[in-house]
Amino acid sequence: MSRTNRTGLAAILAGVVLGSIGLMGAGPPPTPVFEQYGGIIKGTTKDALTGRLLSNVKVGIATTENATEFFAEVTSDANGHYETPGLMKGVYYLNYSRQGYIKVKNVKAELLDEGTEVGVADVVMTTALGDGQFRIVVSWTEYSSDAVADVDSYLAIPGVSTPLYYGNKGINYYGTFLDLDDTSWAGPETTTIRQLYPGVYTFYVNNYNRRTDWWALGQSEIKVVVYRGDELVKTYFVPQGQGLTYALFNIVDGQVVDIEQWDNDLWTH
Ligand SMILES: [Ca+2]
Repeated sequence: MSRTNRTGLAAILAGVVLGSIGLMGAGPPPTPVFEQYGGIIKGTTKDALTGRLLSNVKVGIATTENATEFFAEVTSDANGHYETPGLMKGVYYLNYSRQGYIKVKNVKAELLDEGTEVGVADVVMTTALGDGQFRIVVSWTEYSSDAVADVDSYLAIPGVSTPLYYGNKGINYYGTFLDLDDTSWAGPETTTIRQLYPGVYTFYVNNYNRRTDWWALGQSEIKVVVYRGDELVKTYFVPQGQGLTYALFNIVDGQVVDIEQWDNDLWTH
């Protein structure tokens, strides 16, 4: 995830207000929090359904995956921003929670250099869904000269010739909704399946606005998170590669099945 390694974003994100910091556990290191270390991880938290910045998200920071205790915890402020205390270089796993929302665990962020490096970990969260309902959240890079500004989501529905896409957003389309269609960087772009029918659904993303550049989609740092009911089922990343359309997964009888292939034969508009 090169995004987390990007430096020089401090200016863009200036004005971040540090949330409450709780340092857990007394005694000497191994805590990697030291004021003299200038490295931090910061980011924004957003709501998948409204796209708005989300305050009061607790962000627990650990040095291992699946941690149940965190060496530090901060809270996103009224502008949805959070920022960790100073950290030594290393790999960190961030865990996001908020009342009524599905937990997002193990978001990896890496600080490669000791010093003033700023890692960025932006996260989109969703409220819990009903049993058997799905929500698919696409997010991607902020402005980048070699990436796609308008990534589009497509959901092929069993027995329906035209997929769910921006042309039928905001309506109940065979039990599915394109809740949010983002056209200018970052996302979120959000799809919800409220009524799941038998058969095979296919979810894919497309390069809408930069079609002459077949590498751009794979350079857009696209992340696709799948939620079912009250849990996060799977997180996908679109890899570097050549193509205008990338297929992520099928949903078959309520199960998410990986595809993860470039496929320019899928229907797009
Ligand atoms: Ca879009």
